Amino acid sequence: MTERLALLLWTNADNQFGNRVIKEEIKEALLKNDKPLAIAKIEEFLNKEKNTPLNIAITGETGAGKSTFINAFRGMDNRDEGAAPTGVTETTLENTPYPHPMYPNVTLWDLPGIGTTKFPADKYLELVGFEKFDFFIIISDTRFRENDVKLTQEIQKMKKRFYFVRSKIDNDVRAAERKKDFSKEKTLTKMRENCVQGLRGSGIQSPQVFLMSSFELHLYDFSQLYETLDRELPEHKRHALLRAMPNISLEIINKKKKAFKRRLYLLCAVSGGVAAVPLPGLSIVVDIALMVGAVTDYICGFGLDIKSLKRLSAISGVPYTDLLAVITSQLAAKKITRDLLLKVSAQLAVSAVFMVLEEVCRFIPIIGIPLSMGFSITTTYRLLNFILNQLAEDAQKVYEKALGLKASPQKLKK
Ligand SMILES: Nc1nc2c(ncn2[C@@H]2O[C@H](COP(=O)(O)OP(=O)(O)O)[C@@H](O)[C@H]2O)c(=O)[nH]1
Ligand SMILES: [Mg+2]
Repeated sequence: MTERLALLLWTNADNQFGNRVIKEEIKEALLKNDKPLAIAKIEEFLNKEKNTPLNIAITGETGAGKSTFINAFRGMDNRDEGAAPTGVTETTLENTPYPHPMYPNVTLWDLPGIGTTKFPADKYLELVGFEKFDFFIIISDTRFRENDVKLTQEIQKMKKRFYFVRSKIDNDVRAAERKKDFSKEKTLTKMRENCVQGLRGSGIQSPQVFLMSSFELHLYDFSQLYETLDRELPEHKRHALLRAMPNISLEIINKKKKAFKRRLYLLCAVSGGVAAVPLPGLSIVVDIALMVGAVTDYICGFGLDIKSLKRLSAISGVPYTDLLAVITSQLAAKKITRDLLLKVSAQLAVSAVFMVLEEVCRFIPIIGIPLSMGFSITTTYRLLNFILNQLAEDAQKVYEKALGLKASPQKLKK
């Protein structure tokens, strides 16, 4: 049985999970039959994923749109409590951290542009404590200027990554629309090329430029920026980024769902090992504390908690009740407690067992869970898998509703 569990972990917690050291330790503990140690290691591993810090520096001249971007990334309206103040002139070198409201390990730092300070570029980086940043985003609402270039050169010397964001594209598109022969694609391509050429001319080799509107993150190049970061960041940082990403596309929702699903295998392994709590009305056992944690994670990740939905309503202008109306899961927009989950699980259990039977059957032969491993693992898996699928579908519907899109024919992958 122990070897099977190790196999389960090894097969599913493949390289996508990062951190080989802990994974090796888990495997070793299992092979030595040291279950408590294995569980402790799995928990350490899952927590590490959750707690990996990601520090993003946002810099650019006053008025470029830094604070507005920071708010948009965190799913906030400029007027929200805890939002970065916008439309203010910076006078001092102040380095303000804005943690993500749900994932405080992800912090966006509002740095003033170097043109607003008296410091030369190299001193500036020292003063802002550049070491702690995973990457820099340099924002400009016009072409990039000498100061941006100087700063970039310094960032390059420090061997840190940087990306250029050309902000307020909604304004540019609106202005271009008035011209004859307007083509959105051509306008955007030309703007991107102009920025790249300008930066190349200033000596920046292969600059990566992304066009963006903080009022409409789902349009233009924000998804491309995410994809680029997803390629270039170290593995554990990528997980941190994905968790905190606003749900601005079906791809993001799908990626989050996949990541949750992979974690589910590990959670189930923990569930198989820790003391289980009986689920009333069912002859099976499920670790409820573990499920509460997992479901809360799904709800936050998909932005289906009350706060996120209210924020989304404020940003999109779609009434909160209209967003709630498209949700089918009884767990969304609620505080996930043990009692609520027990109640919903008891109702779901029967349908979940049948509805995901096909998937479970597919899952069992591949991983080779012997029935002797008990029902706890498979039941937890079925229920969480069912809840996860339902919440992912709700996230898709909420996303479409908020953007005024027709229901997408593109189905989320099961
Ligand atoms: N149209 C439009 N205006 C923006 C956008 N981002 C910022 N702004 C506006 O630009 C002004 C300056 O933005 P702010 O975020 O305070 O810039 P910061 O000084 O760089 O932090 C504010 O009036 C914002 O509303 C955008 O994407 N589109
Ligand atoms: Mg600002």
